[in-house]
Amino acid sequence: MFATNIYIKRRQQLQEQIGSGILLFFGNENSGMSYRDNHYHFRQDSSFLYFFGIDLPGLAATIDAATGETCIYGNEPTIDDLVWTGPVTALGELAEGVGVKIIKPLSLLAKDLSALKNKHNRIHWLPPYRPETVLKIHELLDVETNVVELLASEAFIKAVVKQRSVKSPEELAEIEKAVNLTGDMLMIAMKVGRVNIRESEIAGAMRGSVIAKNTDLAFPTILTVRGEILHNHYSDAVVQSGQLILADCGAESAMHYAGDMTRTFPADKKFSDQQKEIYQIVLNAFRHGAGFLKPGILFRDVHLSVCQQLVEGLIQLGIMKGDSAEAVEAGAHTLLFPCGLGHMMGLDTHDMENLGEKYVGYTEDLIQSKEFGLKSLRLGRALEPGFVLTVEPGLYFNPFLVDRWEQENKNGSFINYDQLRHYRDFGGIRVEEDFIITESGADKIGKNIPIEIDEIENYRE
Ligand SMILES: [Mn+2]
Repeated sequence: MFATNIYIKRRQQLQEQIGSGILLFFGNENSGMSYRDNHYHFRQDSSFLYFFGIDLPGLAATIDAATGETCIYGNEPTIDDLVWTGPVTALGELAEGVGVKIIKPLSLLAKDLSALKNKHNRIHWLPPYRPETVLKIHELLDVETNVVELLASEAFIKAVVKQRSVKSPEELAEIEKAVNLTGDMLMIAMKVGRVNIRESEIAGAMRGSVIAKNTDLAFPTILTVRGEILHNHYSDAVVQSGQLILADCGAESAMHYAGDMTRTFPADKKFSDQQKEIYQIVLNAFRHGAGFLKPGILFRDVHLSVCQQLVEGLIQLGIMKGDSAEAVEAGAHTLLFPCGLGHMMGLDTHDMENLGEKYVGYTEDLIQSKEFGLKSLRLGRALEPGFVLTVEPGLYFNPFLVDRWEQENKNGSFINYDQLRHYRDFGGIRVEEDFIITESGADKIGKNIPIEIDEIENYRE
């Protein structure tokens, strides 16, 4: 946990932002995998971690936004529990560590909430993403399950997003740990990945390295020879000569901050000429985007500028044609880059995504587009110092999409389908790093790992 006063200050700031009503928080529960006691790896809710720091299941908390009175609800372990778990830190002691003096058994939450409601307090909650949290809100506050998400408090969401969007130095230190663990995973992928190995063996070695450091993945690893399929997870596929291996992975720090990085490298020791050409276009676009990052710039504009950079590279190869700005305006690039350039990152890999992209990545003046391509851009808004985000351009030759567009001659004035056919089964390439926005620009987070073509080839020798 961070120092006690950090949690106290975070809650004070939140209370001041909202000013009235009751802020209701739910931690996560253990979730049974095949029976109740055989549960999935426990992951605490990120907003609960941010404001209350306690990494245990079965907790709830309230803050009276008018008075600041704060209470954690949870049950101390019984002697029976301790038979199974051994000695554990008492909840009271953990609560003291985050500056909360009032601890009550969970059974009192319902009574306290109904008393607070009778005093005409507005009860604010965040949009839940787990069904058990929906049920709790339904039971405690008598809200129909189908409107629990709809009735989440916009004021609460906006206040939490405002605070969690700007990372403090101690948070950045945690993120840096996660990013360095993530870099290690990619170094392992680039060492282990070779012809005739199974995708699952590479992914297993990567995950093993994180588990050995007593932490785990921030999200399921994407390790695939079919990198053109955006979220293709590892499988039993055996890596073949001539293929590319795409590894997109993230480790969590011990305090649950995420890293998220991608490398793409050849199954063989060296890139083929064709692979080099495409890789260099993606890498140039990555450098172009990273160089653009600074406070005040719209990330949507960085995204569009990177799209134009990708198109210029593709024009040089004869895959695209015409004016690059017009091609991007027409959306012609979305055939090969159908997704967004990056997203916010923090306690969540897609930070605060459960609170709503329209609050995290956009503003009232900048609404998320519904067009193919831009609709997948999770972050569009102006950048501010302290924002942590990913930059992850790619080129994805998805045969299904290529064939569909070619049949329709879609964007035929910008796409040279005769030339594109030579790349139909090329696969996909993505390069991804994590950045923090500073007062004057941006810094890449974490140590350097091979990224240039020769660096990757030399490392794999
Ligand atoms: Mn990412």
